[in-house]
Parts: sequence; structure tokens; C-alpha cells
Amino acid sequence: MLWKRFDTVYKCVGVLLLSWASYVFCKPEEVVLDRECNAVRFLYNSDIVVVKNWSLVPTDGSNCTLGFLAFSAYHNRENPSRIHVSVLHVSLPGTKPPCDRNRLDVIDSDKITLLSGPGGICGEYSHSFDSTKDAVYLRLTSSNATINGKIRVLVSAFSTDVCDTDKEFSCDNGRCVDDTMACDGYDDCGDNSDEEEGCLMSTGTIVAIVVGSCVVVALTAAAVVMMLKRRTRTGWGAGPSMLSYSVNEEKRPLTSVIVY
Ligand SMILES: [Ca+2]
Repeated sequence: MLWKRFDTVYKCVGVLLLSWASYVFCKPEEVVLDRECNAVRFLYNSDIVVVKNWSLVPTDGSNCTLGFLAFSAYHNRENPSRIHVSVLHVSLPGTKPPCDRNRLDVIDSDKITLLSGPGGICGEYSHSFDSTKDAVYLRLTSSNATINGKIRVLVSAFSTDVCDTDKEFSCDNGRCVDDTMACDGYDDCGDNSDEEEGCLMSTGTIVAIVVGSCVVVALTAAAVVMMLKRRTRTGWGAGPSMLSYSVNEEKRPLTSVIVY
């Protein structure tokens, strides 16, 4: 009986954990550049590109290039999706462009045009770029396998076509991005309109809400159980009194009985 009383608590915890998991798993997928040299990935929404093992990046004069091809189920090939590239963080040995030893280049769909300019990206640099068509390439060139550099780049597919409002978020700048990219903590529109103030809660805030809510529900359930036990002991509210009479009972006059 007591076990069933806490059924509501378990349901509450389940719903809150599902909400938290939904928030966590809607984050952009992390893509490790050094594990996917010379590959091309389909980009349905957004990815975060990082480098984890610099010894895997060629230092023989060649490079490590990872391509992204925007793919959307909502727009046709006559009006293909494009890619917004946002360099969130770069820390590469060097000072600033032109970068000679270690550099990151952002290359347009034609595989020739350097969106990031002829000097490349090194040192500490933060900027964003838009592809002209549906592909973009990140090219990493390194001369040292032991450098302790860091790269964190956001690539986001967007469209300038008419938005499918059932499945896409309409940015203030006229772009469309997948619904899953709204309120995920990253500026995918390019004008930050998909990250309106207050729409994103930190992981700590979410954990605090989950724990706090479940404690409140557990305490409420415990109070209800204690109240029910108390009622059982005192008999209060245990059912109708045995002294009650039926209002429909017919009142008959007393008559004398003659015994022979
Ligand atoms: Ca976003």
C-alpha cells in the first residue's frame, strides 16, 4: 500500500529526467576532426568540430580536411541549404594571420575560395562565415604533432527558402534552421535569434529544478501517507455511524399484544 503511494513520485522523477535528457541530447553532435581527415559528413542540423589528438594530424606538408554537406528534407536542390560556420574558439601556436606553421582554413563549396581569408586562422581568433552553396570544408594544417592547440568550431545548416514552420525555426534574419537547433545554447541563425534571452537553462539549473521538484513531491506524498495513517488509528472518517437511521424507515405506532 505504502509502495503505491509513491507511484506518483516515480512518475515525476521519470518525466523530469526525460525532460533533462531531451535537453542534453539535443545538443550539437561533437565531431573529432583528427579522426575524420578527408571525410565528408552530411549535416542535417549542427555539429561541433574539435581536435583531440594532434599526433593524428599530418605534419608532412599535407593537411587534414573535413567536409560538410548540408542536407535538408524540407528544401529541394534548386534552393539548397547552406552552412554557417562559427569559430567559437581557436588557440593555435602562432600570433595572428598570416599563419605559417599551424592554421585552420574555412573553404567554400567550390573547394577553392578561402572564406577565412588568405592568412588563415591561428593564434586566438573568433569569427563566422557563410558558405555560398551547400558545402563547406575545414582544413587543418600543422607542422608540429605535439602542439597543445584547441579548436572549437560550430557548423550549422540553414536555408533562405520559405520555412517549414512545422519543423523549422524562423530566424529574425530570414533564415530557417531545424527546430532542434533553437534554444540549444549555440547561435545557429547567425543573429542569435534562435537563442532568445531566458530560453536556455544551464545544466546546473535543470539539475536543481529536477532535484527540488522531486523533493517537494516526495515530502507531499509522505505527508499524505502520514495523514492517512493517523485517520486509520483514530477512526475518523471511517464510514457512516452505526447509530444513524434510515430517513426512509416507516414509523409505525406501538400496538399492544394480547397473549392467551
Ligand atoms: Ca541554436
